[in-house]
Amino acid sequence: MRTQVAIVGAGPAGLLLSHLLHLRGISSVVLEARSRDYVERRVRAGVLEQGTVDILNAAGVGERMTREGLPHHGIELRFGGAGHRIAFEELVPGRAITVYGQQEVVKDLIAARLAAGGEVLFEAPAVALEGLDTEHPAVIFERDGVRERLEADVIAGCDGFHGVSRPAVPDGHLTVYEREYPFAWLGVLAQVAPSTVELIYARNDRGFALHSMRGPEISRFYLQVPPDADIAEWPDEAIWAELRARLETVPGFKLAEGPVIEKGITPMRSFVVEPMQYGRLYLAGDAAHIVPPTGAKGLNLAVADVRVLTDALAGWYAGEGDAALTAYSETCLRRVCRAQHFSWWMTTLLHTFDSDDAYGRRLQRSYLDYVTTSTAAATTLAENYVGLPQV
Ligand code: RFL
Ligand code: PHB
Repeated sequence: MRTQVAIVGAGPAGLLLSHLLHLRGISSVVLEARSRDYVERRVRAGVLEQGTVDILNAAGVGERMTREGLPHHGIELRFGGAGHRIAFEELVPGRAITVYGQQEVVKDLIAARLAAGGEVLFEAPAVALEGLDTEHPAVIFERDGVRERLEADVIAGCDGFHGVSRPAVPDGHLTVYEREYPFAWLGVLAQVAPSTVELIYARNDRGFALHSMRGPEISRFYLQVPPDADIAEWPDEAIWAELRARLETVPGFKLAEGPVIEKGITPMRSFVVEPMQYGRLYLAGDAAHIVPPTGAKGLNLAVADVRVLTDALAGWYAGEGDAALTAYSETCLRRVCRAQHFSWWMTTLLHTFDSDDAYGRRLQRSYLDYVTTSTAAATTLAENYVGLPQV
């Protein structure tokens, strides 16, 4: 098999890249290890930056998002027995976020690719990348137990943190920057109307909690838990009790409960490689970088990466040279590293660290007070949260 761009991974990065390339007349084949049903059901992110919404709309895949997505103009930081609103309309006028599930974005992108005759091969895991430092790179993949070869001009590694693309780069070419956090997140999807209109980020001595949502009848919650927590230790009743303890901390707030549809535990990690490229391999999204979800940035970074990569590839195929492709990593890493800092900062601000002494906790409280009383500090949070302009 041969195509122009071989894309490994049908997450948001790989699917959107394939679609954006198609709009520029460039062919691609997407190889995905899992089934279509699996990737469409995988519950993950929920917050889309304005810039992400704009890119999806401009690419013609925003129709259902516009209908079903929930525009939000603020978030609440809850601590010290009170809620404090970060008001986007005042701090960053004209910019907002949209709450719309990642799996809905994935469903919309798969539908658009298939409707346009795009090739997305499910249950076709890439097992090796070859010839990355030549002009004829190839992906070896498996389909129905048979090994096949996909040749291309370039390979886009969009296969997430645990994929094969990043490890295919020979030793010594990538610098890794990373940090692990001494806790994980327990995520819960529940069949119940949200108890809040806007997202609540709650700092509590028992640990962080987040109240998000997916629609009028579906709520999404996260709890800070120990890094080695086992989901078997968290029966639904224990989850609700902990959510009540961490969220029912302001007068009059009562948490509505309902059946748990899905629950799981995610480790918290910051990770970035530099450069995001080796020879004819370009890494995008979680394959190149991950952030703790407290800043809601991972999906948005994946979208920003593939937008930059599309422009660079389109210029290259149009005979404009390889300057934009050469600059791909540097261009992306400016945004990625800002988001790395923001995500680390939000995580540090809102979680409970066992290693913190009374002094550390007092400083954390002081910073929370500052962010919620100083317009300058609140604007810093708001402009990063809604997303800095796309380059
Ligand atoms: P993905 O989504 O992991 O997709 C990678 C795809 O590659 C496939 N794959 C392979 N395919 C072929 N051959 C192989 N050898 C392969 N190995 C892997 C995988 O099956 C998969 O389909 O990466 P992508 O596209 O870069 O997208 C990144 C986002 O998924 C991720 O950054 C976000 O989900 C992060 N994130 C959030 N981001 C936000 O912007 N806002 C949020 O509110 C937000 N909340 C979250 C999150 C991530 C979370 N978890 C579970 C990590 C909340 C959580 C709990
Ligand atoms: C979500 O709704 O899944 C969500 C919202 C905000 C975050 C992380 C996840 O910071």
